[in-house]
Amino acid sequence: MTTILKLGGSVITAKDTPETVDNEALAAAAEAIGAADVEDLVIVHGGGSFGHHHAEAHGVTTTDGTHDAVGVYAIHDAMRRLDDHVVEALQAAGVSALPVDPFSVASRDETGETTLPTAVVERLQAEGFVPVLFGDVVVQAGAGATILSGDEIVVSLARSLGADRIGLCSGVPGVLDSSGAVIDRIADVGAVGDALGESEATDVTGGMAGKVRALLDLETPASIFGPADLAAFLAGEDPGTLIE
Ligand code: IP8
Repeated sequence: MTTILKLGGSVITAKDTPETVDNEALAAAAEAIGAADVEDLVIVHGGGSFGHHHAEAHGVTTTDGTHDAVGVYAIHDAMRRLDDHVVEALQAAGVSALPVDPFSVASRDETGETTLPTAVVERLQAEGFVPVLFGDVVVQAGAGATILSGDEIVVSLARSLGADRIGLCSGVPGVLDSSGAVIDRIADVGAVGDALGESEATDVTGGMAGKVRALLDLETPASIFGPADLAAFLAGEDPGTLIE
């Protein structure tokens, strides 16, 4: 029973101040994860004010790459340093968390199709560890390196691990309709197209619409919820918006 949990960058960092961890929010999330003690958990986190800041500075997106090794390393190194904070906070809360660097294992072909081998993730799980992956740079044929978002990692892992549950802990309490209310359940992106369209502009690695579309394509149900509902999700509930 594999559960994939993504901690959004806007949850664990102060998104507008470069390289600033929201220590309080990170510790609270780590404690909720430690207390829930979920079996077969894989954690993915986003970039927040670490990755996105450096990606922007070097003009790198999910489709526009760079061959500048200094730039690629600046983005990767920032994400690795954020990951150090995440793994340390999780370990301090009693979670057997260990890092898996996507940059070192993933690759993309010229069409943008990503391959993320999971042998290390699966072996870590089998040994009782909690693998922690993160949005990162990825080497791409013909483009140098581009951005691999945490959301894409979640979708890829869900398929290759045959995940049973997905939780996206984000800065908002769920997918919001045009009046700002949380939509309980989405089974068809067409039904909520307008509301999703509006939120798309605010996120450079895909936005809510892209997230929902990718999750709808999966067999695994996914919940999008805010930090206040993390414990409920880990306890087996479906807080926020359920995408199935
Ligand atoms: O925050 C992006 O991951 P996301 C990571 O999940 C980088 O979109 C390196 C910008």
